[in-house]
Amino acid sequence: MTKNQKLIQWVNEWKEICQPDSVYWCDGSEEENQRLLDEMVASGAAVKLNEKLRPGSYYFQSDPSDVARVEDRTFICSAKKEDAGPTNNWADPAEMKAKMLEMYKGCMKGRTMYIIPFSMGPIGSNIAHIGVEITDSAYVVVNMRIMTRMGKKVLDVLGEGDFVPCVHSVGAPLAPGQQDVKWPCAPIEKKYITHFPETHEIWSFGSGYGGNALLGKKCFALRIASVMAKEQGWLAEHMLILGLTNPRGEKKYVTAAFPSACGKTNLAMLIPTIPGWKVECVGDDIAWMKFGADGRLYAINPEAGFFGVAPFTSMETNPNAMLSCRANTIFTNVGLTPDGDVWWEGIGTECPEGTITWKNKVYDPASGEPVAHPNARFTAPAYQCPAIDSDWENPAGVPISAFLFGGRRPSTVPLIHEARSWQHGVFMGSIVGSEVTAAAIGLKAGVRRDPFAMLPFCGYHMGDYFAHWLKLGKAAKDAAKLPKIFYVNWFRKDNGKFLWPGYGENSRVLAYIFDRCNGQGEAVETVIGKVPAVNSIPTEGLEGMDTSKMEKVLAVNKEEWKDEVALIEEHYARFGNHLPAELSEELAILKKNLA
Ligand code: GTP
Ligand code: SPV
Ligand code: MN
Repeated sequence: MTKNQKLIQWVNEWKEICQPDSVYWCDGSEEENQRLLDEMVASGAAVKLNEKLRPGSYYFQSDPSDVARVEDRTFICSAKKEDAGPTNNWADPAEMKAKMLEMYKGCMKGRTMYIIPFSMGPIGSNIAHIGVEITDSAYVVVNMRIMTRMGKKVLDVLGEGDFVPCVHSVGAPLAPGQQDVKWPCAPIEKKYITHFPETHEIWSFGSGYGGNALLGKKCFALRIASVMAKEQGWLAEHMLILGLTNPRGEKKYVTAAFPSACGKTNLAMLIPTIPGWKVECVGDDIAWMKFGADGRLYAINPEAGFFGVAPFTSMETNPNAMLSCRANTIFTNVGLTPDGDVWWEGIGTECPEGTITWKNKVYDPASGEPVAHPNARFTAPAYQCPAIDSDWENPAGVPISAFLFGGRRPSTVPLIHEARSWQHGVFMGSIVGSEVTAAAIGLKAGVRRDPFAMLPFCGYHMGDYFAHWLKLGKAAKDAAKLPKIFYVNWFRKDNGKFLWPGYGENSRVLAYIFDRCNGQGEAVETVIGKVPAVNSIPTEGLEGMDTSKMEKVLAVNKEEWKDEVALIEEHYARFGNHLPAELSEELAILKKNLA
């Protein structure tokens, strides 16, 4: 399949270590995909869904110990501990490799070793990069086929070139004659998701779920890519990308960084409630960005599919996501209905009697246990999204006019505010915080700081990452062409209820952002930045929204922000002398404004 000596040698090395029964090079073909799916159905790992209701789609239940990313088992193994920074788990690369090699020894016995060549980004784009994942999970192969461009066509482009080597095993070898389980994985204390930033390598062991196992996603496209981006002067971000067209037919692209399970997929596929506006989706999770010859930042979506949160996705909240997963989709940890379709909380219909839960029990409403795991996901091809942007696979990327930051903040943070400058915008990104969600296991409830929504995904010292953002702004040929920066919060509450309706109604905020990028829209200076004048967010047709409620949504309360400053100081203290002086300066300005 390949003449790439580094690749051939690397595969041979890992074959020796893992001792699989056989090695299989994935070509990415339809036949190969169907064969793997059929094998998983035959073994009981998968259920084929009703061909009439959900064509070409399959259902999986994971092991209850393997349902989300495992942040406390995730490591950045830089040569120096300091380079991983205070927000990452660190381990010495040599020690980690020695320990993991022991675990990898014979770990694929009784299994097939699959070799998956994949491209993150349109094949051949100068923003794209190639990786190769070794895995002993057919589930990973069929997911990677949706999430990335995968197979022979990637090897052809790779030629003798370089790639990011990604090693994955579920860590569950089979003895001769041993019956396999439905979802093989290793116990939590044997799970390791490790990254070697200096050598751009990824080693993952013991988990088969999501970002732990589909190594192109968080491991490569964020943790390793953030390191490459710093080395090479570009950006690898946890951001959706959307195209926004106004009633006059003018189009702008914006990206938005929200922490996991805080609304990226929803915003990326939003259907505007305001007449004449259109939103089209380029990506829902990750953006890679480089400056173009014209001095603007261009973004590609390195992925080819959506690995979206299922619960509370409905024709009401996100019809484009529902239509994206109408066929050819892999569902993991949702409910299985008696007629062979899927169901989850918030799907918008009654749960059919006899539905099987993600724990493989008949649903019993009295049990208090949900049908779907809160981090249940669908894996769907991006091209199936009715709102996919015509330029989503443009190798040159799309030009970005605005960056949005946000998270779940029940108080303090207004619906939207705008940065006074790039430096102020970097400050905003650095202080992003959010209420904890179900996308990762074992986190304490409450608001956690998640700078740039990259806390679990930055492959190096977060303070140096802030410095990289500042440097990039200074390196811009024309500062006027840099994206404008905004901070949004759809989740502000009053008496326990969301003040803002969210979802499609967020188009009202996008319209305001569009106008601001055109030098229009009215903004008022406040202590934290520019906030819209109360009547500049259109509210016609918004039920229950009046001026006094809008004032609450947009309010900047000095006392709340004084409390926030104390929390920001605590947060900043973690970065020590890696905290850029520019950010201390911004914090000082905020404090002065509040005095
Ligand atoms: P990851 O895939 O984990 O990175 O998540 P994501 O950022 O793509 O989040 P997603 O769009 O899947 O949304 C997660 C949850 O937030 C879902 O339960 C949504 O229903 C909810 N949500 C999304 N947008 C809004 C909004 O505007 N308002 C409110 N109240 N909830 C929202
Ligand atoms: C996230 O947690 O931000 C996700 C899901 O997008 S996973 O791919 O599992 O990281
Ligand atoms: Mn994500």
